[in-house]
Amino acid sequence: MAKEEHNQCMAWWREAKFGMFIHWGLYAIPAGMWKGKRVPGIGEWIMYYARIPVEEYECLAGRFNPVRFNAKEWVRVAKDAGMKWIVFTAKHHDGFCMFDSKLTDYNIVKATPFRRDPLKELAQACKKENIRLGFYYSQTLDWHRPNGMGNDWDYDPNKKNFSKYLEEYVKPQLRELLTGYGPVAVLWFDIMTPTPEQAREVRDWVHTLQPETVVSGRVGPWRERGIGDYEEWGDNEIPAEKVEGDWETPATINGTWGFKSYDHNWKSTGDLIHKLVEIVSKGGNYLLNVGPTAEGIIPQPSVDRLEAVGRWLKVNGESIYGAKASPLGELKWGHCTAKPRKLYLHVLAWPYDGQLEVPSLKGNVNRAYLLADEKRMDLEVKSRGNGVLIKLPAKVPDPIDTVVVVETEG
Ligand code: FHN
Repeated sequence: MAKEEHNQCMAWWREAKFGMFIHWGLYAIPAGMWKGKRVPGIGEWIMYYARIPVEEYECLAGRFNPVRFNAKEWVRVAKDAGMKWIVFTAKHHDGFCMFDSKLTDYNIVKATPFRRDPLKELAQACKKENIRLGFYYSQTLDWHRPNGMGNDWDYDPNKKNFSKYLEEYVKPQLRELLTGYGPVAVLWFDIMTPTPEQAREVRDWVHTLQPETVVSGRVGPWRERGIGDYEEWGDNEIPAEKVEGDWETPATINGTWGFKSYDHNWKSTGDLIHKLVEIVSKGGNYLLNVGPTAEGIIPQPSVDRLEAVGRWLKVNGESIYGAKASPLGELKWGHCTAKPRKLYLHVLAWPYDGQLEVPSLKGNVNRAYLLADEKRMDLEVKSRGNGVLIKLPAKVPDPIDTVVVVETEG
């Protein structure tokens, strides 16, 4: 794709910064328990960790009836959290299709009592609320298909024909996803396609069907960068320093992606906001996951935290959406995000003497004020060495993150 075209397709993504990841599938039924025992590890990997035979795992489909699923409600939660797009697991490694596929009956419409297609419902709800919708698709691992990768307890790995699976299953299913649900914002491939040639083929296939769909970095083989439209950082991983180019951190709100009944390791609201700010200050996007239950409910602790993040973004969103990486070095009190002629200083640790020291800004500051201050009253700015000192109010306005706006010369 030509550079200009690529930039056009990436424009919304670069602006959006904060998205919702949803891992939802049959694994929400066992929710981390198999035959009365806890299975360690992330919930959506239960089939693999417990080496559950295909025949046994398949039976979960007959029990999947998430009657409380309400696409409008999920989209509302994402929107109120200030998230701009959703990535939903159309097919995870267990191979179960959460959409009505003609390629297999092992799908939510044909194999469950539920018989509804959540992708259709999400696509409608997202369209109405102006939230973009993308699909996660496990292109390499498929523990259900004999020729998909990863299942060596039911199938002999030496007899797998991956190219056949790619040609006769993955590509036709991608066609279904890219022709049946309206505009697809992102195709979120995961865990490397085996060869760079195959990865490029998959990427080009997507772009032929929907030229504007953004393809995730994990379409490429391990460490093979530049095949997807942006780089995918490791799970829950935030780089130590600013990173050039388009990149994203996919992350969990607790310790799992797919629902686990006993994972209560919820990150605090403050932690989530700090991670969002840190990622944006280093130039990335934050894709934050929720794992709905088998009934179709986003767990309340997730909703509570997302609502709180949304309240913070209502006040401070200007410092996040469309913001770029910090031009300043390390800041001992927090992070910085940037827009043309504006710096947003995210003060996470309020200075004990009320003096915020900002290095490398000497002679370059027009004014400073608190983003949350509707009157935008000037804060006193003095030079100090190479930088400036900004006088802050004695009382911390927002102990999680108070944003100071600095208007600069250039
Ligand atoms: O194996 C998956 C995992 O289940 C989950 O989907 C995450 C999300 O980034 N990706 C893989 C591991 O990197």
